[in-house]
Amino acid sequence: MSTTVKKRYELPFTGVKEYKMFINNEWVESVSGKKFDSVNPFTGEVWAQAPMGEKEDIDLAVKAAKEAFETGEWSRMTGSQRGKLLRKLGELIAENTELLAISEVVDNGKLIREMLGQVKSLSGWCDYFAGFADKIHGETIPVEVPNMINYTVREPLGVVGAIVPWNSPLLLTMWKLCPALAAGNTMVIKPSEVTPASILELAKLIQEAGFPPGVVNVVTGYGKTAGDALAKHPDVRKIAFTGSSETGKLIVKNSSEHFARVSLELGGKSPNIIFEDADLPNAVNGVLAGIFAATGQTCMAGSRVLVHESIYDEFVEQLVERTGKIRLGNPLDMDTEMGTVAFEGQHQKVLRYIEIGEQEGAKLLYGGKRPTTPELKNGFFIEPTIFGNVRNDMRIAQEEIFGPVVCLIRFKDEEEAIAIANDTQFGLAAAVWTRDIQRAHRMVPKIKAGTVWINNYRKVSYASPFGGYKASGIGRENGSYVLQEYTQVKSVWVDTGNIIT
Ligand code: TXE
Repeated sequence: MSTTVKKRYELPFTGVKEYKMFINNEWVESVSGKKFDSVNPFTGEVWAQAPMGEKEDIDLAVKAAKEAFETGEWSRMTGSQRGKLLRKLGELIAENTELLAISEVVDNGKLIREMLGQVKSLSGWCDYFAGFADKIHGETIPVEVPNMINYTVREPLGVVGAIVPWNSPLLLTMWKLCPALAAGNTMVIKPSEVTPASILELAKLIQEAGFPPGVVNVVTGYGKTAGDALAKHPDVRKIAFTGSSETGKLIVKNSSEHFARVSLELGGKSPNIIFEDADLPNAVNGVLAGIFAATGQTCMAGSRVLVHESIYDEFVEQLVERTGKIRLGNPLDMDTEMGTVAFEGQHQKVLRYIEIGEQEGAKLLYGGKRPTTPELKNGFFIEPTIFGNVRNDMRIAQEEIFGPVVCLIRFKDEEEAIAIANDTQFGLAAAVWTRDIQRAHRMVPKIKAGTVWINNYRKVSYASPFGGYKASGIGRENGSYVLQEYTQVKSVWVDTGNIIT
């Protein structure tokens, strides 16, 4: 695979690609034989088909994962052997960066230039969690009970179900797969019906890396059938979910029937707070990256920008000027700066919210339309959109739009900034832009969010925990902390016999 940077990337084939899904290390059709289409959001055309997995297919995948966990080769592997396999997977991902990135771009319209970097970073997740695979251990506890030793061991949970969305399928799968496998679990992954391809490409590398049969299974299909069956399956011991808050609630309800653990990474309405002493050009960069990256379709999008009233006009001027320069185009071109939204339903949803914003009396300062130029008219594009004079009680400030739409809200002091920032059902992330280090650290404990960035936005790492407060989720991904989410603790009591006097 070439490593030279091209101007435009292309799929390495023509026509509609027929994918199979991956169960017990075999490539299979669905039991029903049905398939569904994946549409390229830039062309509006079908580019791939994947099997329509349903309950029967989930049953087969869970059975394979359970056997691998309980009796298969995986159940006898040591931590360091598991670590080796994860490192090998990381190497294969690095070697196949281009194909993985392109598959995701044609599935969801993200930018190739973002995806090449994102896919390259995934090996870091493999290496980081490979390092933990042989270091997951318990402790000896001084129980102060005569003649007793007490110690703990940390054991894997069993079969983990991963239900993944369409906005960053590969990244969000790896956030689950690496810690789950490092800890010794097996997996059934259910990609979004909008974006089945890149995870199936990843499954080819999982097979090539040499993971034994049943350790990782991928069942493609719809949420209401395949996803529902996975969450309800009695042999699944944990569901790791990223997606909407509504589906998250259903997953909690369904998995509670068999007391499976759940971690949920849900939506956000994250505040990006700009004080009067901020480095303004830097803050404008952070706002642009926070809301327009991935066309606003990130859970951590900085969709509410709180601006101190004394710099509001100057900030608006700079933001509008910079937004006007964003180049929309083919997501496979390296010089495109904003791609499409991922699919037609999401396109309609975002346009509907733009209408709602205008009806609510927010001031449309930039964008708001579907572009009509010949190159863009077939794609699910939306101009980068800025609303000024937004009140925090408007629907566009309270509901997750998940598109390139930013709401600008004025504030007068720290107290008001905190009140507005926290006046939301969500609590995923926030940023504070100020040169005053004392103020920045005064703000941090008052913001109810799982991540706070100071003078930057959207930074994540395999080493740092990520997750939400309030309706943004339960549990954390990444960092050493996440291993607790994929293990359970066993307490062992040893009678040392009577002490001889
Ligand atoms: O999400 P769903 P959708 C938000 C964003 C977006 C909205 C709707 O606001 O506009 O959600 O997107 C599977 N049982 N986010 O409808 O339904 C589904 O097949 C089990 C934010 O695509 O939550 C997919 O694999 N699974 C978010 C996954 O859930 C079910 C990312 C996510 O889809 C299911 C995505 C069911 N009953 C959307 N129904 C983020 N936090 O980044 C669906 N699924």
